[in-house]
Amino acid sequence: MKLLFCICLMMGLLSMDVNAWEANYDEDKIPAYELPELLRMQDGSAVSTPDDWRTKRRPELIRLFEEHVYGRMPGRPEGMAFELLESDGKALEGKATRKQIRVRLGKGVDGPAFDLLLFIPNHVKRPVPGFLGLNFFGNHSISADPKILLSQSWMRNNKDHHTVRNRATAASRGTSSRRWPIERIIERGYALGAIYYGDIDPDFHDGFKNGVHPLVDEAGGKRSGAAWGAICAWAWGLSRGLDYLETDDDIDAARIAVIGHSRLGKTSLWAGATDERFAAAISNDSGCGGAALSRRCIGETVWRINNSFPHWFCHNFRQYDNNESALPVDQHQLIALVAPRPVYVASAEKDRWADPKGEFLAALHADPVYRLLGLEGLPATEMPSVDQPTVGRVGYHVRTGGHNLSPYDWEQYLDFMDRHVR
Ligand code: GTR
Repeated sequence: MKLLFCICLMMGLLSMDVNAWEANYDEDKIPAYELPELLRMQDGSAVSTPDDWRTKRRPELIRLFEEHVYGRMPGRPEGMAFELLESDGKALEGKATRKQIRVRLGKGVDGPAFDLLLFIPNHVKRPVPGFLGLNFFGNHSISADPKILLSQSWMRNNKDHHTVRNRATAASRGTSSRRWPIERIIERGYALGAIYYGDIDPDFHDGFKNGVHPLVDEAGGKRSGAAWGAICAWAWGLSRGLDYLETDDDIDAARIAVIGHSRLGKTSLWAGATDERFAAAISNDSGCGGAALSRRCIGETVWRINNSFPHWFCHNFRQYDNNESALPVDQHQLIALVAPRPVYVASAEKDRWADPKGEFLAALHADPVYRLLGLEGLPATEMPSVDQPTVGRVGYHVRTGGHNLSPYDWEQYLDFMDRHVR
């Protein structure tokens, strides 16, 4: 009885009240930490050649992120099929070709599927390079174009987006268009592919039953500690989008950058790390579990994110709640997994929850891999001032303002693409 009481007391002390918790924003209160070494194997041996990186350390790091953070990434499903739902060569006042493709992921027409919306510039020679990204409110939210199919999937409700299942209404057409400057992207000669993340996996915790989970999860609802979470499922969906792009003659699938904002920025980094077909990866304000170093424990922490969003990461990640120093990886290594391909990390000055400095430091500490591979990494040693991008093969900026994907961010990404991908 006494033992039971002690255990209960300890559990009470160990668990923390989410509501009583306050984020730390004080640099002086960051615990002393040591980052896991990028260029050293788990067994202590050094990683000193490009070949060591490619054949030993890179696969080891992918495995560690799978086992401890995002969960295991399945392969391409059998029975995947693409159905062109509609296309129009004179979209956006004749400047673009619009296509909408249903990507069926298996198990026939009743199995999980998502819609890929594609805008392709008409004024440039095809095949064209482009961006592929997930959005939060349906493909119809990124442009007021009335021909975009209205999403029929679960829709996030901003007031209570963890549980409420909404349906999209026509009033939501174009409501996120400020985040997606399609005309500008087209004018600069790039295609844009968009997928609604809720088609792939609705963003609330239902015990991993809906979305694409039934396709690959073990029968009977049994999941291992390294079974994939929602971020991994969304990233997997991006790879399936790229599978389609590889079949489209208008698109240069070898020159597609994966892009995402916030939780979808975490997702674009994991997609860029795991799928080497992506020509570049762009992380916009991705924060904890994205570009920010977990060990800094500033703003959102591992414990906080696992409690707020129990479905995002694999179960094993919970071992690191308030225990970041035990993590065998940190997020600089995730950014490094994009090497030798270009990677861009962006922060916003007021987005302290996402820890702009931690995002910068992670980009900085990814640099040694680029140098090892004989490439320019991040041309900085100190965090740049606001609105002063520092851009090599690794790019970074912190922009004025708050958590958002803004036209300023897009201008930097378009320049980055011109420089490295076009
Ligand atoms: C916040 C979350 C962040 C970030 C953001 C978003 O609530 O704490 O990690 O991902 O949501 O995706 O908008």
